[in-house]
Amino acid sequence: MTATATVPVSDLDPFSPDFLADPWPFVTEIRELAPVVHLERYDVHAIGRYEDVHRALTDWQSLQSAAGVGLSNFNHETPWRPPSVLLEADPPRHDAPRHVLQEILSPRRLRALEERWRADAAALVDAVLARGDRFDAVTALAEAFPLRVFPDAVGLGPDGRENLLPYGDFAFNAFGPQEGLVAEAAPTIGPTIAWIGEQCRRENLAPEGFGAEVWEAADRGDITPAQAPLMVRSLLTAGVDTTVTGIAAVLHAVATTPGAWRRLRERPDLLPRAFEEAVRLQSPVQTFFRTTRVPTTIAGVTLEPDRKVLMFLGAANRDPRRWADPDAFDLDRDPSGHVGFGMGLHQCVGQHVARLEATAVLGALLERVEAIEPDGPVRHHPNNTLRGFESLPVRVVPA
Ligand code: HEM
Ligand code: OVM
Repeated sequence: MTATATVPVSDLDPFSPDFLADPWPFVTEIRELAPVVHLERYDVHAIGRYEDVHRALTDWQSLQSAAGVGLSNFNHETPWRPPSVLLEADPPRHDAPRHVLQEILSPRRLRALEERWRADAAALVDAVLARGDRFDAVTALAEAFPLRVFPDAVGLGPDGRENLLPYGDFAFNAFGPQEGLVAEAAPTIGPTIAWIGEQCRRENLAPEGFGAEVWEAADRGDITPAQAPLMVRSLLTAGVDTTVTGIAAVLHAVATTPGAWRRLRERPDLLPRAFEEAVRLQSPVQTFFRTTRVPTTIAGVTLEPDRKVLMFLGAANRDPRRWADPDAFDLDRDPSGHVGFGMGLHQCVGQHVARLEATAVLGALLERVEAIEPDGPVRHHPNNTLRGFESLPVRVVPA
């Protein structure tokens, strides 16, 4: 390595139980130590300042994704599954799958789902409130709503849907080290992986839905028939646990921030911003890696090719250099420009799906509930990449 600026070394392990239980003190420490910090445990370089993370996300020419966006370097190690044709691909191979999925998941095409999803959200919230004024917002809403609408939108059959959350949990763990959470799940995950693979086949998908539309793109020749099942797999990997985490994040924010719910009741037009601000604040996806393809200079530090760079999205989204009062959930700020959905070429292609789900379920709750407050301790779900929620007990006052 040719380090031109000083690179402090840290023994912090971003995938240790302590770190994952409460990442904020640790990511703050790394971000404030220096722009580039060497994490000796994994021999990778970490960045956490907004400017550097933003630049890394957009510099796909220097920082590749095709060597994997987790700790594992696909140039030297065999991936646990065939690489994603989106997430783990660089131009030009990334281009066609990206264009196809971007169109299928575009705001314009999603309008066809909006009315049904809002009705589903209303029915779900009515059913939850009928059971009482105290419930766990994670299981009752953050998990229940995406599971109610997303698998149908993809076109999955009715059986085996209980595999979706465990698969996503495993896939997001797999961006971290192979010991710990991955090793714990490895002995039992086989059938879940096999089930996901089966659902990606054309004959197992409904004739209408995101899955069928991916296959129709193969018919047109926009993607190859070999890419189609992998793109459906992308939807099933990235499309469920992420929105569960994002919806839990915004529910947590509105339940714990004094005055937030009242403000939203007065100004329901602020709902989309509330979700965006929660994604900034909590960063459901905390980290992704890149790999240097060429000598790459980050904040004056030149890294040689084939080096892993860990980007702390959560640290960048709370960088005081970029955000005033960064730890506050503030409905009066403009959270746009946050990197919670990434930035540049790989910026989340499912972000409009996530926004539609979140605003549907939150909007239904907003119409029916006068107040919402925490009703017990929050528990997080440990995952190497996701800032998951296990439990969020709340009490509500029906409107
Ligand atoms: C990419 C976060 C929901 C599908 C990404 C990236 C982030 C992210 C940070 C960038 C990866 C990179 O730069 O390497 C999130 C968050 C979500 C969410 C926070 C919810 C709150 C979804 C949903 C879907 C989805 C609902 C599918 C319907 C994807 C795919 C990619 C991606 C396929 C890869 C895009 C590419 O490489 O071009 N997501 N995501 N995501 N996301 Fe999401
Ligand atoms: C994919 C994918 C995309 C984004 C996140 C992700 C497991 C997977 O294309 O398979 O996390």
